[in-house]
Amino acid sequence: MIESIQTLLVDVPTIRPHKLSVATMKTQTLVLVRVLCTDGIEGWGEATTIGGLAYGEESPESVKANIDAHIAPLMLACGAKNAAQAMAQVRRAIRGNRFAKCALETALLDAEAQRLGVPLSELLGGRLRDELPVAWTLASGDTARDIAEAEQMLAARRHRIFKLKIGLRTVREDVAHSLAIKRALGDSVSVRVDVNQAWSEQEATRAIAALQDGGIDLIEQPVRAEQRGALARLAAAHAVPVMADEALTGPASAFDIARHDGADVFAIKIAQSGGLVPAAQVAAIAHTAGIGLYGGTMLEGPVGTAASAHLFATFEELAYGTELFGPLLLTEQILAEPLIYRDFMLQVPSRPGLGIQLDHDRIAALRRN
Ligand code: MUC
Ligand code: MG
Repeated sequence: MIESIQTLLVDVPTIRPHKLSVATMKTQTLVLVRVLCTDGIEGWGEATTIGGLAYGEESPESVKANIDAHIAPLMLACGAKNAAQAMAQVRRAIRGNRFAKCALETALLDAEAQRLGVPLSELLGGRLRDELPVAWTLASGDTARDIAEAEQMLAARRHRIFKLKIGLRTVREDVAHSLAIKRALGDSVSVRVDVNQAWSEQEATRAIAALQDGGIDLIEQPVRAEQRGALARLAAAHAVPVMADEALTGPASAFDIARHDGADVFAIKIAQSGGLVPAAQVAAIAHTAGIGLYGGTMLEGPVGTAASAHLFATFEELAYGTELFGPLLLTEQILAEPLIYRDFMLQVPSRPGLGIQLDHDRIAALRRN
C-alpha cells in the first residue's frame, strides 16, 4: 500500500549547450518521483522531459502540479495492492500525462522488485542481456567541435555510435555538417541523424537521399509527428532506415504506424510510451511487425536511465542499440555510485529494483522546490 508520493524538480547544468531543432539545453530539470510504501520500502521514478514544453505536452512543472493535485490523491485513496492495480486505476481515471504515469509506474515497480529481491528487469519479463550499446549525441552546433568530441569518446571507448542533432540550419548546411562528420569518423563508426520533425516531406526526400549516399545509417523523425503518411512514404522510398520517435506516443500509435508500414525502426521511450508496461507493449508490436528497435531517451538522469535499461535488457531484438547517455550530459551526480559506462556499453544494474542508490544530500542541495 502507498503511504506518500513526492515529486521533486532538480535543476542540473549540462556539460555544454545541447542544441536540438526545438531547444538549446543548458540545464536539464530532472523530475523525480518518490513513492513511500506502508512497509517502509521506497521506490523512485522519473518524468524528465526536454526544453520545457518545446518537445512534449508535459513540462516539469505540469508533471509536478498534476501528480500533486490529481494523481497522487487518487493513488493514495485507491487502496491498490500492487503496481498493476494502481496503474489500472490511474489509466482509467487520468487522461494523457504519460510522463507522470511513467514515473509513478516506475516507482511502484521499483518498490515491488525491491520487495521481491529481484532486479526490475525480472519483473518486466526477465533480462536477456546485462549490458547495452550506448550512442552519444553530438549537438554542440559546431562541426569541428562535434568531430573532436566524437574522437574523445572513441578514444575513451565510451561510444562508437553517434547521433547528430540537425534541423536547425538549412537542409544544405545540415547535409554538409552530417557528411563532414561521417567522413572524419570513418566506416567503423555508426553515424545517424535526428531531425526532430524539422523538415517538410520534400526537404526530407532530397536530404535523405544525400545522407544515404554519404553513409549515414539511420534517419530519425525527419517530419512532423502527425505526418505519419509522409514518414511511411519516406521509409518506403529509401533504403536507409527511417525511425519514428515523436510519432510514437504509446501502443495505439505504435499499432497504427506498424499497420501502415509507417517506419523501419521505433525509438522506444518509456516516458513517451506512458510507462514501462506500455513501452513493453510498443516493443511487442514492433517485434511482431518486423520493425527494428532502438532504446531512446528523454535525456533523463540516472533514475529514468536505469529504468529504461532494465526494460531494454528484456528485448529480444535491439538491433540499433540505445542512447541511454542522459546522466553523462549532466555536470552533477545524484547517485551514491554512478551508473557504469564501459567499453561502449551501459551495464544494466543487477541489484534489486532499479539497482541504484540515490545521493539524498546532493538531491537536497540541487532541488528547486
Ligand atoms: C530525441 O529526440 O531523440 C535523445 C537524445 C538527444 O540528444 O535528444 C533526445 C531526444
Ligand atoms: Mg529523437
